[in-house]
Amino acid sequence: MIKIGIFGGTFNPVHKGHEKIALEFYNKYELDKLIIIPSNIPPHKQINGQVTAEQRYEMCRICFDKYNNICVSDLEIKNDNISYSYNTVTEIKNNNKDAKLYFLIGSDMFLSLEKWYKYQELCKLCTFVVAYRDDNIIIKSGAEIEFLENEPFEISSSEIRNNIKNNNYNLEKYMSSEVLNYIKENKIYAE
Ligand code: DND
Repeated sequence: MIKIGIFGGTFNPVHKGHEKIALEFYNKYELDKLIIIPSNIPPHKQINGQVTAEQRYEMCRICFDKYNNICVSDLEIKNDNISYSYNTVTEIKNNNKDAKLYFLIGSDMFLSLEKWYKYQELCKLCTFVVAYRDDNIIIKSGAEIEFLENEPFEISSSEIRNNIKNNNYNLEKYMSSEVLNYIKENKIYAE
């Protein structure tokens, strides 16, 4: 059975924490394909910073297009409705009826999983794979959950945005230099 990984996020901006877990996910689960899906309108938060959905999508492409079998999808970006994961996963399942679907989330997202739109139905469509962001792990029931058992890499998009706002672009440790250049050239987050 073909195995497809899904990794959704606002990716505002995409950073090495995202990149590392995406690659570990792809390798550990021996995925046939990994789909990175930037959201258009996230169900659970505001988009902070001067950035368009197309720019967040483009940054994901710059980060991930170099990897084989990892693609960035515009499924959510091209849809004007709220980007509910249930709708996205349903569409992927309909197009790949025989595939086993895995959905990668960070441990912070895992804590609010039960509040997601149509959570029960979503759990029937995919297995959640949880990546550690730090050491605080709570085990819950109701969904098929597996742990990536990755080494935590503590960085967040909001820290990156704050640094850029304060004119600190010395962030190569946290994000790819290509994405950083794109941010500089397009004056994203500078305000
Ligand atoms: P975020 O915008 O929080 O992700 O969204 C994550 C996904 O959850 C998206 O696909 C949303 O559509 C979906 N969601 C959330 C809430 C409700 C619903 C759906 C619903 O349908 O009702 P970020 O861009 O902030 O980060 C992307 C992912 O990477 C997240 O899962 C985050 O936890 C994880 N992450 C890290 N994991 C390990 N180490 C780090 C990380 N930084 C971010 N350093």
